Amino acid sequence: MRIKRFSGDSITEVMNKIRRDLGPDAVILQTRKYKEGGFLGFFAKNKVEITAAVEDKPVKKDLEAEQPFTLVNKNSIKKAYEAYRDKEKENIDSQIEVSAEQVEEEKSSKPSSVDQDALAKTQLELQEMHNLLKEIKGHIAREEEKDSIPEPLVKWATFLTQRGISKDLTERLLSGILNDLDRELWDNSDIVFSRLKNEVIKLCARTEIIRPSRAKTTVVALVGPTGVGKTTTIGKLAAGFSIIEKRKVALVTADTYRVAAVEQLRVFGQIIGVPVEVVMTPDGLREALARHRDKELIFIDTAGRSPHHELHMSELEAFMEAAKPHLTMLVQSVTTNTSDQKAIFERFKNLSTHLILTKLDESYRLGNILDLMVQSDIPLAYLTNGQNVPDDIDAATPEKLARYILGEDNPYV
Ligand SMILES: Nc1nc2c(ncn2[C@@H]2O[C@H](COP(=O)(O)OP(=O)(O)OP(=O)(O)O)[C@@H](O)[C@H]2O)c(=O)[nH]1
Ligand SMILES: [Mg+2]
Repeated sequence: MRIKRFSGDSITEVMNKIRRDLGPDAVILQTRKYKEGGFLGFFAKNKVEITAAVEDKPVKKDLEAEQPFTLVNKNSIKKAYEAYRDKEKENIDSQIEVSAEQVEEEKSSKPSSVDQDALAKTQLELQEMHNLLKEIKGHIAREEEKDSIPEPLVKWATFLTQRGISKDLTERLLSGILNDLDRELWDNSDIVFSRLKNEVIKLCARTEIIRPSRAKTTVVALVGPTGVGKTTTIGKLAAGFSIIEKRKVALVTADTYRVAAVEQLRVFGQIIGVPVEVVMTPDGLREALARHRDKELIFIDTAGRSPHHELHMSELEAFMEAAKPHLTMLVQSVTTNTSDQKAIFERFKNLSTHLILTKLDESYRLGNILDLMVQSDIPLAYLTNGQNVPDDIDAATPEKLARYILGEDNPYV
């Protein structure tokens, strides 16, 4: 009996190899699935390994053998059982002393206990094999889907995932290349990179900064979870508009939960020379805004709010209801993971007209910006990239976002 191991990407492929090599009478002895290559569990290829056996001498062909190769060839399985049983028997005989009575018993027509055991074991193995095959077949659809990323694009899938872009968006970007770029250009990394960049730019198209009117007051509130950089960003914006653009600016803080928070804004105000109001209630906020009707821009700082704390969220909503800001900017940090960012966005989106992303300097994998841009239907206004007031802030543009998301340089030149 010849026993050989075959492996490949799918059951069909391996079966064809077995048929070519061992012929239609081959019997499957064992199957195994395993993964090869890939990155972080993505794009690893599912492989199938099958151990098959065939009789050395060609057996007389029966009807089944003439038919296309089938998993269950009864004749061959019977032979394999017999070979298997004989082997088992040999092993057992060499290990235990068999009494004369038992030998007699074996010779009788009644099936021996060794036969029974071997058969039971083989049946169990067959059952396991059957289960495994079912499982593998279940994976085939997904396997084929993965296989559909052609070889020249696999490295790009790895690159996009490494940048922190989710699997869904990675597939979306690559299917853009698959559909729009001629096959012979897939190996040209300049072209693929610039196509990816264009796709990312398109997905990040929604950007818009604050453009205050000269004629009337623009009220801008910053809201968001705790510690993301709301107060620091207000300092940067207030300094930019008052010192560089020479606009009349006032600051109002509704964050009276922490003494330090009020002090933080007061210090900013003193440094850049703009008035700072501290308000305790929604009415107080309304009055403060009225007092600064002469300003072109009023920034409202709010206390950081956990999206899961309903009472705090409704307090914030009461302040926003009183202020009716023209623009409400939801501040999110890129160091927050994608699923938390999504939950935060969902909770704050009814209040928000724009997004601000902070702490870009603290993350090396900025691909999650793309997920946020695709999820959000409001424009992104600013990006902040450091603690320095007023320097570390930048207006968001689709091109800048693409550079942050994909990196400055083509990784494959
Ligand atoms: N690295 C980095 N740190 C930043 C950035 N923006 C703010 N920070 C820092 O983040 C910390 C929190 O900033 P705050 O402005 O107090 O944040 P906040 O959202 O007002 O916080 P709460 O009012 O407590 O909700 C401070 O140490 C800031 O210096 C940024 O762009 N990059
Ligand atoms: Mg603050």
